[in-house]
Amino acid sequence: MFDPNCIFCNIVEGEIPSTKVYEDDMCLAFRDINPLAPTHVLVIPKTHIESCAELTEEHEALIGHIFTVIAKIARDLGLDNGFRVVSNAGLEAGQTVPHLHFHILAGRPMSAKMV
Ligand code: DGP
Repeated sequence: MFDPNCIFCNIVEGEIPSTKVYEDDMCLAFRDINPLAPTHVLVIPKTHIESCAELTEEHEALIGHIFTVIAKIARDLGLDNGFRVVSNAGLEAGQTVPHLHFHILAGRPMSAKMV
C-alpha cells in the first residue's frame, strides 16, 4: 500500500530521489541520506508497514526475503569484515521515519549503539 505522506513510499515511487543499491518486486535498498558509518544502507519493503512492531504472520515471507536481500547486499558491497542490521520501532527507539526499514551499517567498529 502507498501512503502519499510517507517519505519512503515516495522514494519507492521515485517521487523523491535516492541512491539505489538494490531493487526487486518486494523491496528497495538505498543509501541513507545521513550516513552514520562508511557504509549505511536502508532496506525497506515497498508496501507501507509502519515498523517491525506492526508485523504479523502474513509478513513472514516478506521479512525472510528482506534478510536474504540484506545478505546479498553485504556480499555485493564486500562487507566481509562484518556489518550490523538495526530496525528501530517507535518513538523511544528513535524511529524518525514511520515506514519499516532495516539499517545496514559497516566500515567502522561499532561496539556502541549508534542508530
Ligand atoms: P530511523 O531513525 O531508524 O527512523 O532512521 C531513518 C533514517 O532515514 C535516517 O538514518 C535518515 C534516513 N532518511 C530520512 N529521510 C531520508 C531521505 O529522504 N532519503 C534517504 N536516502 N534517507 C533518508
